[in-house]
Amino acid sequence: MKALLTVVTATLLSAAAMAGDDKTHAATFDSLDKNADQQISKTEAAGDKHLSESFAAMDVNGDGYLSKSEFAAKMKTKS
Ligand SMILES: [Ca+2]
Ligand SMILES: [Ca+2]
Repeated sequence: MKALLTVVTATLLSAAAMAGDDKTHAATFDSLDKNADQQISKTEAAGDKHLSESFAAMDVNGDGYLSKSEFAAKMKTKS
């Protein structure tokens, strides 16, 4: 009986750990850069609602693409 309780407790704990991990949905640069040209276009950004909303603010040099450093700068300020 004690063994069963241990299994149930472990299952509940791991389920809680997964539910608390809300950072995994954040897309990475490489996953967004579908054509691998090292830039995220507006079309590619459209796949991520949050990114598409902040695209203009993130595109520091205004060329219509997010470079890896522009993307990284945003990720750094996000606490
Ligand atoms: Ca691209
Ligand atoms: Ca840019």
